[in-house]
Amino acid sequence: MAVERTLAIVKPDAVGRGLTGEILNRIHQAKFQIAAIKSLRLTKAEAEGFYAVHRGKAFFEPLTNFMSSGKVVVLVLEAENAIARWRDVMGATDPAQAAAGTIRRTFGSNIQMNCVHGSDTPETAAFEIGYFFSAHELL
Ligand code: FUP
Repeated sequence: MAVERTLAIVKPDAVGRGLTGEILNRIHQAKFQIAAIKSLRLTKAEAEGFYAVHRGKAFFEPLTNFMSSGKVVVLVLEAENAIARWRDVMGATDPAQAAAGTIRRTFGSNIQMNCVHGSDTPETAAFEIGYFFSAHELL
């Protein structure tokens, strides 16, 4: 199994509730290497660009408002099978449907305020990592 990179975000709900440390701890417990990390606040336009695949859906406007409502922590996680493994640690999109013990089940409020993001395919991961990090930040 090849070493992969995935893009993770600690979303504004989790940062605002002081959950960043708890989520970083889970990242370490799950044996991911942090290849890059930064804290920033997305503009509305940047949130729209990040979630461009969802443009036109009913939740696009509230989602991009939420994602630009406060600071996020953005990380590149590295591990074998990192994309699928991080999605397992996060749990399903809707916290109510997520497996017990996952981040979203434990901390998520609803399908929008679900604490964390993770890329879903290698192609998406490449786009999303490049959206936030330049080459010299990824060495
Ligand atoms: P995920 O890959 O699990 O983050 O889920 P999606 O790519 O399907 O959705 C991206 C984000 O849109 C979710 F994290 C939360 C938001 N969303 C909603 O607010 N309502 C929905 O019905 C679906 C997704």
